[in-house]
This record gives sequence, C-alpha cells and structure tokens, in this order.
Amino acid sequence: MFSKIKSIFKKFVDSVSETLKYKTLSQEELRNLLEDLELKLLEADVAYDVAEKLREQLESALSNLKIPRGSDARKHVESIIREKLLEILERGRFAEDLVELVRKSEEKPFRIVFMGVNGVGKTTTIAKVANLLKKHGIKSVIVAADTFRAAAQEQLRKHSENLGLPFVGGKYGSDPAAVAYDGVSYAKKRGYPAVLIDTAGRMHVDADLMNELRKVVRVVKPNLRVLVLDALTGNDAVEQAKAFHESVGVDCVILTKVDADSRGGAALSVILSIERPIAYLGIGQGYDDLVPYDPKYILKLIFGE
Ligand SMILES: Nc1nc2c(ncn2[C@@H]2O[C@H](COP(=O)(O)OP(=O)(O)OP(=O)(O)O)[C@@H](O)[C@H]2O)c(=O)[nH]1
Ligand SMILES: [Mg+2]
Repeated sequence: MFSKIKSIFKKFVDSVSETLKYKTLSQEELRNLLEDLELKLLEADVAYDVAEKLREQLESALSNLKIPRGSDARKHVESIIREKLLEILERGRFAEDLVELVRKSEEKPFRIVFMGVNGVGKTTTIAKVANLLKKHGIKSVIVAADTFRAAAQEQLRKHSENLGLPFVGGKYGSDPAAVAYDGVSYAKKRGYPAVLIDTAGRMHVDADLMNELRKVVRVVKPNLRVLVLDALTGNDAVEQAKAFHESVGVDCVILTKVDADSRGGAALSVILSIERPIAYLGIGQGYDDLVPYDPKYILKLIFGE
C-alpha cells in the first residue's frame, strides 16, 4: 500500500535535507523541489488540486527552514512534513468511535444505513462492520434493502450466516424502504441493539434512485448514514461524497480498497480532499480487513515506521 507515495516522499525528504546540510534553502531551490514533488505526485495518481494544495502547504511549512545546530537534517525535515500532513489528515477524522456510538446510544436499535455507488464495497463493508460490532459483543440484524440486484440478497444472506447473525431480506423488485423498515421492526421485537441496512448501488447523478434512497432514510431514521467510497476512484469519490451529502446526508465515510491502490495516490487524494469525515478504511476482502481511520496510520504508510 502507498508504495509510490512512500518513495516520492522519501526522495523529497532526501533532496531537501541534502540541500540543507550545507546551507539554507533558497526560496527558489525550495520551489524547484516542490514542483518536482508535485509532478511526481501527479504521476502517482494524486488529483491535480490535491497535489497543488499540498505543494502550497508544504511550501509555507518549509520556507525559511534552518536545521537547528546538532540535529539531523533528514529527521528534522521529515518531522516538519509529518506535522503538516498530520494537521491536514486530522481534519478528515470521524470524531466518534462507532462501537462506542452504538453502545452508548439511548435509542435502540441503533440504525446504520450504508449507501454508495455500484461496486464500491457496501455489502462487504457491512459484513466487516457486523463482524467488528460482534467482536465487541454487539449483535446486529443484517438487512438487505438492495432489492434491485438479484444476487445481492444471497450475497448478504451468506455473510450473515458466516457471522451467525440474523438476516432480513426482501423480494426482488420490492420497495427497499419497506424491507429496511421490516429489518428495524425485527430488531426492535427481538431486542437486537443494532441494524445494518444495505442499499443498492446507485449513481449519485441518478435522481430517481437518489429519491428512493431518501425514502429509505425517511422511513428508517438512521442514527448513522455511512457513505462507502472506493479509494481507487480518486476524484470521483470526492464528487460522490458531495452529491450524496447534498441529497441524502452523510455522517461518515468508509473508504474501501485502500489495499488495492498500490501506488497510493488515488487513496491519498480522497483522504486529503474529502469534505466528510472518514470513520474506517477497508484494506482487503476479509472480515477483519477494516481499520479505523487514523492519521497516524496514514503517516506510517507514507513514511514507514
Ligand atoms: N481489495 C479490496 N476489495 C474490496 C474491499 N471492499 C470490497 N472489496 C471487493 O469489491 C467487490 C465489490 O464489493 P461489494 O461489497 O459487492 O460491493 P457493493 O458496493 O455492495 O456492490 P453493489 O451492491 O453491486 O453496488 C468485491 O469483490 C469485494 O470483495 C477492500 O477493502 N479491499
Ligand atoms: Mg452490494
């Protein structure tokens, strides 16, 4: 993960600290190094706006840089960049802990609706979240309000069986809001503390399908609206977040397939430019491949240990 991004930042830190070792860095030298960094980031699939903004932010962090006597130039430069990135990455963090949120909720069951564009990993992510909650002693009802794709019901049923959790589904072509409602009623009646509702993949530009999603949300009154985004889609993921937030409302994002972006540029772009908080990252296809979004984790991917 992040292999290209990692080598780009390593080289950048090397060149800045090499130049600095013998003298101070002139504004011009810094600019050249930053321009080179920006180009390399673009080549690694970082979005244009993101690369440009990053260059500006690093320019202000690194200008007039002097290495304190006796300290290691490389370490010093890296720590300044780390600090700057940390500050940017921190802004994307979801303030709550999902497990605590469910546990502390006075409203039972705690209802989570998952939404997103086709194929981003919604269904898989639901299984991961159900697994996470279960590990903390919270049993969820899993609800397949995707009545659009015939195989969707089976896919989610299979996950619920694997996880030993109840499943509520609906007939192919039936009203997703009705299925979601049934799922919540089921959990209420049987005292389950959480309900995880899967919805069909839909393009954010499809007005009818966005209306359908709004209906699900109106009926279910979710405690949390989770938008699932695919890291590989880069800039488009950022657009999706805007559109879903405007039309349905998004409380937090789960960014999937971070593992599949071997260069790291697309994932980094989404992380740096998304305007909704990120709660978790999907880093594989297994149930345990879900990690809390933590700026320190991203820094580790960028700089190594
Ligand atoms: N490598 C990797 N693959 C993932 C991740 N999350 C999901 N996938 C894969 O992405 C593919 C699509 O996942 P689904 O969960 O079916 O996606 P979906 O959003 O429910 O798809 P639709 O219901 O058709 O809209 C599957 O092959 C998943 O295994 C992840 O974090 N990493
Ligand atoms: Mg699905």
